[in-house]
Amino acid sequence: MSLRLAVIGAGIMGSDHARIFASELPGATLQVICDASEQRARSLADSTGAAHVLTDPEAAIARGDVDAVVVASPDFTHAPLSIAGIRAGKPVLCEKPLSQSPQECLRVIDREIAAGRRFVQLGFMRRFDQSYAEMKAALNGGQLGRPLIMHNFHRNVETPAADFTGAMAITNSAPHEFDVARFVLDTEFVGISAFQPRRSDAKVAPVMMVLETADGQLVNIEINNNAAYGYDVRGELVGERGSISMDAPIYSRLDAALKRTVGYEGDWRGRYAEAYRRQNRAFLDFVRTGIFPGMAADAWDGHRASAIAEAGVQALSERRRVALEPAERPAFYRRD
Ligand code: ISE
Repeated sequence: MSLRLAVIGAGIMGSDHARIFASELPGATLQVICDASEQRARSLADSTGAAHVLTDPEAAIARGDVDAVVVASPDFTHAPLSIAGIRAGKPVLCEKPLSQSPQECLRVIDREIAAGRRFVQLGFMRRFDQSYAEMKAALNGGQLGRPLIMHNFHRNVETPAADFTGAMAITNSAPHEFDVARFVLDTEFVGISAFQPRRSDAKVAPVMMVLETADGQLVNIEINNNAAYGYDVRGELVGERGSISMDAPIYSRLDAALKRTVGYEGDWRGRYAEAYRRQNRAFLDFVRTGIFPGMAADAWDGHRASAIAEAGVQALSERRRVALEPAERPAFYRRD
């Protein structure tokens, strides 16, 4: 039977998820598109063949003809709507962040533990990207030796909003690296420092962070939301015996007029198209089987990303290293 989905939020990410479920993944039906703007919901429903249009997300979640929910509405709605999904007994694919408040993440966690099972799969899709999978495999396969440093560059063409700030680079963009570094290294962070260079213009300057892990490794992260040249995410994991670097897939090289050029994606949707497909396919399997996907991020991972981001904003504003409270994954969220 096809799984009937409600997609909440018809903006950039809601539209991309709706398109993926409607045209790229078998076994799912778009039952509802919900957005505060009925016109925007209708437009997405028409382009993806969704059955119904609503403007009330709680009503969408409660419908008897909805089996699972995709939350891609504004960030501040993610935790309350995830809780509504848990209350309704419906699995939720929640776009990152779960919440920018670690305390609000704990409220989602409390609800899941009270319900006795995980409902929330969090949209840290980098875990499903082939380059990080190969990085983790090289580490676990012993080719690198003991991991020492992970370098991360995360560059956008330009900031997504006019009021974007250095702090938002940490709370909006950097959580991808906070999560994927924890995933690859299988560790937690114990300290974070953050710095910014000075640009020649009024645009938001890059944020440079150095994080320390509980296992004595260093993770550096450059978030540059105004890189201008293209959407470019890179990484390198350096071990005592080897190193593995990742880069964007290059589909073609143009050799002409004494030049060789390759293209960049304009944003994350193209660069991580396959990772989103794999993540969303894993969600459908989760809905079908009730078995939480081993690679996916859960509400606890959402809490960690939020706590690290909060410490990073403090480190940037106070220009000092901020220690992170030790964090033990609760037994309820332990992976085998
Ligand atoms: C955006 O919100 C995302 O989640 C993208 O994956 C990330 O690359 C981008 O920097 C963020 O602004």
